[in-house]
Amino acid sequence: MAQLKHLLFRLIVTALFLAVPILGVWTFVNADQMHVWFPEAVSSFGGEIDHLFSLILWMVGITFVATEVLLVLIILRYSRRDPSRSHYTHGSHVLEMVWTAVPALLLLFILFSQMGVWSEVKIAPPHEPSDPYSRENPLMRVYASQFDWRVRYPDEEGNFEGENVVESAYDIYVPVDTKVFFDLVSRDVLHSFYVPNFRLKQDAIPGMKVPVWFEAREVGDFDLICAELCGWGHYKMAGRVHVLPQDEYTAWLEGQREALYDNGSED
Ligand SMILES: [Cu+2]
Repeated sequence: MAQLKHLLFRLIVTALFLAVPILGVWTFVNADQMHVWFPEAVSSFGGEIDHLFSLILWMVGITFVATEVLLVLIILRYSRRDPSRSHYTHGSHVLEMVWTAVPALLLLFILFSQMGVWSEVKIAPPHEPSDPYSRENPLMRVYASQFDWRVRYPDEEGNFEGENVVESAYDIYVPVDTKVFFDLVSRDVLHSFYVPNFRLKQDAIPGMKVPVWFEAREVGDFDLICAELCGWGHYKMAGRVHVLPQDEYTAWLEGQREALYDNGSED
């Protein structure tokens, strides 16, 4: 009777440990259907970021499942009643070298696989002479502050200060199929400009003007959120990026400028 109880206990404990990898894998397999996966990628580099993400996810996933299964087997095997004396070991140098070398090689593999995308997104964006905007001639400047997003579109001379500068709060308007360059500025503390659909996340750092770029390939309205806990009103930093067809964008900007010029005049 006592033996049966012990066996039952071993099986229950083993099953509980086995549930961890099964539920873990199940969550990832069904995440898309349960709408807890990434939203659709609509930026030019979104696909490459997703590719890196799934590469790392597979590496971590395989390691996770292998470790968990090993744990379950060891629990099952060594939880049985065994009257013999314990056997002590001082480890194995070969084993330690293997589990140091394998992760090191995997990390090197990740390092080299991500260099191209990192460079494209953060260091040297692709640029052609026909592109209307560049780092030197940005489309806009985004200001993060507790607790809002403000975006400035320069006047026709490219100035970001002065009375002909168009400013918008929370809502950012950009043209589709255009490399949108902008500077990201914080007016107080750390914030983070995050547009999940673009796979774009960049910290706004006090005292720095951080150059950022993206190219949206689809027209639509996309969530902009602050991804850095920046104070009590952090949750309020929810904006929208409106990606417009190019002519609609030009019309919108002109309309905003006209509204500025008309401001205060009665005729
Ligand atoms: Cu914030």
